[in-house]
Amino acid sequence: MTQDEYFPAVETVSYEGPESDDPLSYAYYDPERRVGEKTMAEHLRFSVAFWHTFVEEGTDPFGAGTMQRPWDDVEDPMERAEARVDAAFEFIEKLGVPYFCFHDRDVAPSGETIAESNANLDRIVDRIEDRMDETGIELLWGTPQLFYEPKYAHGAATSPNADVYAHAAAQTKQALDVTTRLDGENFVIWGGREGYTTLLNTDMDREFENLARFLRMVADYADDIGFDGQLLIEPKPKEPTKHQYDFDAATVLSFLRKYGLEEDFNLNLEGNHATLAGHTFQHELRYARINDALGSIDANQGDKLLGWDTDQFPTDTKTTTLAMLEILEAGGIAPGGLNFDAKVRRESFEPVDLFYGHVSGIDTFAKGLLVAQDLRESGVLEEFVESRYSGYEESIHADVAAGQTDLVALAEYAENNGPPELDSGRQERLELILNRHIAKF
Ligand code: XLS
Ligand code: NI
Ligand code: NI
Repeated sequence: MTQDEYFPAVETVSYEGPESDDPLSYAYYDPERRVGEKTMAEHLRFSVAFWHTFVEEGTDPFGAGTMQRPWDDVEDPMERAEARVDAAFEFIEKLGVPYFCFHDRDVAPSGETIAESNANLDRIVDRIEDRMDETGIELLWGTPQLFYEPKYAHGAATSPNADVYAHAAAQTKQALDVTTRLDGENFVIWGGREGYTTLLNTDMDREFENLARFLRMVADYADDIGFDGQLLIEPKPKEPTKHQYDFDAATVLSFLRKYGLEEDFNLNLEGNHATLAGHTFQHELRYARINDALGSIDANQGDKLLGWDTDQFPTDTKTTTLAMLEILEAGGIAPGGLNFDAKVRRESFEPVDLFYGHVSGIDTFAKGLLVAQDLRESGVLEEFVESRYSGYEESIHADVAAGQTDLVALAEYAENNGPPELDSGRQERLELILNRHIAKF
């Protein structure tokens, strides 16, 4: 079933190869193509973000909305929500992507009371369920939107107001219920206002304790209702608060470990959030991978000249190659996926621009996958890194790795042997090799 209501000018986007000059085709993403052990579709598990793609109006602090969105030309908020669902499934089906992600409040408007909000969400989820059945498109993750409404001004699970905390719990419970109903493979918590603007009014210690208890309740409730997906925390260092508690991968992992939550939650890592934290995306993915916490990815990129979350579609092959190297090394991203938490610029206001953005991001990651697999098969990075540390395999140094030596023994060794002979780090050679591999495709 391909509907043709909202994007009549676009047919199904399909693979045509790098030689094609049709920008509404894939140059690299060929879902059934085998790359190593899996198909491209299995490696990449792409997802469309409901909020940016179907809800975003294109406002900024200086200007009104710019987006032309035919599905929004409906007065009644619930009918508009239904039209958005229809537009979403037409779009995702034409794009040929297997997954989508949503916040509770993007898909359905909030009501006057919790009961009304829940009823709105249930009604829209009925429609989503029908469309999922018709198209075979699946839910990568659902998430509660705990940052938009004024009641969350001071935070949700870190609010100083205990009633707000209860509202956040009610909303999260319902979001997890509908995610379970739709067979979501993951459930994400992004602490949109879990942080502070000034410590003068903030009991940081209590806010951490409350957040940890909240997450414990989420994990327990997930068990109670039989949600068998992955629970994820999405780090971000700042925006909207000055200092977000879930700063980066390392900060979140140390928090989870302090409160005994590390078995319950993994990480959903976003490209733009990494750069806001002063890291590369690869750094965040590596940190999560070596700590067995790599859960899923929000595939976007920032603008290094701007200090906020610009949520642009990924266009940088070097970054996606290095990201895919981490994913391949981790043995894959499933049950997570690559969710385009990305939006078109407000100057790109036509519906077709949504296709260009996604095709660009999809191809940039598909090419990154091909280059990363090729690099791994060449063994060039692996061999270099292995030999760089090979001194730890020999003589007393092997005892360091085995935890069987001490400062006295090492001091004696150092005194009895000549000065260390260093080898070149060869960064330039490795960068040159990386670029040559990128140029091959
Ligand atoms: C905002 C976050 C958000 C999460 C889901 O910066 O990226 O979109 O992914 O709440
Ligand atoms: Ni995100
Ligand atoms: Ni973001």
